[in-house]
Amino acid sequence: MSKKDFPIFDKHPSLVFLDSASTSQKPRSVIDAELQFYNNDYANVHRGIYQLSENATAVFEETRRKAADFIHAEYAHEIIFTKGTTESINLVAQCFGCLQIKSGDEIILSAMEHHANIIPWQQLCERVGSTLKIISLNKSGELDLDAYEKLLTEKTKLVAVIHVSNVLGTINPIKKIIARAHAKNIPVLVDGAQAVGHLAIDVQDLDCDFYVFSAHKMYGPTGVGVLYGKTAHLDVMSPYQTGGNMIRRVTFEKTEFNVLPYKFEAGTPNIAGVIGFGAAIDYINQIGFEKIQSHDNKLLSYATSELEKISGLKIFGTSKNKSGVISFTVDCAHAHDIATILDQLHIAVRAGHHCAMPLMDYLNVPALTRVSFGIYNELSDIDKLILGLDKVRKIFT
Ligand code: ALA
Repeated sequence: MSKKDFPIFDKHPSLVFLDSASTSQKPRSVIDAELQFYNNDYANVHRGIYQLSENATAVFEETRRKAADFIHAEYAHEIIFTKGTTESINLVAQCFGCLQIKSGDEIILSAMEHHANIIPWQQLCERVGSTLKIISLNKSGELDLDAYEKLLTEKTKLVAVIHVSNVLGTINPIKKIIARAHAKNIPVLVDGAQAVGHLAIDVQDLDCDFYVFSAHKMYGPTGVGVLYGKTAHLDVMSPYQTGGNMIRRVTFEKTEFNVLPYKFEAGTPNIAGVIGFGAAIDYINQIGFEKIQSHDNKLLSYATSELEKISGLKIFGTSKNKSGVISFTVDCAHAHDIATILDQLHIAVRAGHHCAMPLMDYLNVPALTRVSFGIYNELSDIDKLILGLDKVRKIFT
């Protein structure tokens, strides 16, 4: 677990990368796995009966098993490869939502959701005549579980909630949230985009109905993600897209769909991306979540205490149960100005609404500056950030 594993830092030795919540950098092993596949082993999957294609299919399906083990899914067929979290949620909204949610029904989201876990449900509501209900937050940026309990009624047909907030860093008590919904027979989708690279996930222990995430936030390639769904749900859902691979038999009169997981994987998939994703899982497994979490916590607590010393700086999201994400305002400067000055010092942070405009409204801020950590960050990165923020204050006061 070191910067040396990540070629980007050879090319940019002075880079202080504090934007891993947006997308993480890639270790050499992930880049090499994709390169190796294209250079030496490339062929399509599930189609050829020649050796190259059979080998590609074997590696592709091994990765599905690896992904299932990574989140402790019982069956590999419960892992659907998608383009990422956004597509996974759209798939559920379209194929499960349209089946289960009718006019007058309610879907519960939280005030801290990413746009990807708002708009698909909003669109569904517009189509079928259902309504969104929003769990409020307390002052620390945690979900108000009493308010949540009150929202759960006989009208509720789904709860869709983020595991770790990409803005506040809050790690939500997902297991409790799921148990309370299940007590009323309400299924739960968990947006795990910010969780998977930081926390060990066990979908069977959580008992979630759907768990969605992207490879690119856990040191894997862009364009690959996972929809985990319980077999009972996936079985009754209609296909998301239609075309090759998702069929068993086609005539001009009728099509018989393929079994899980292929029913949801129309067309040639992102084979190299999936193979890179497998290498990312191997990379994380080699390090282990104990080390990853202790590294996250060390960075989080050091950065929090150093940032709190800066006058005029306010942190949004102060839960005791937090992941490596810190969003803040500085009274003298707009978030975009802060990010621009930091960029001149080779410090990459994110500034803006963080794909969570309703949360910005809720917090009553136009924008936030956000720093977020990966396994390549060091305490010295925080020192550089603090020096950069000193410079911001000098320029704007
Ligand atoms: N959801 C990503 C972020 O928070 C893009 O930056």
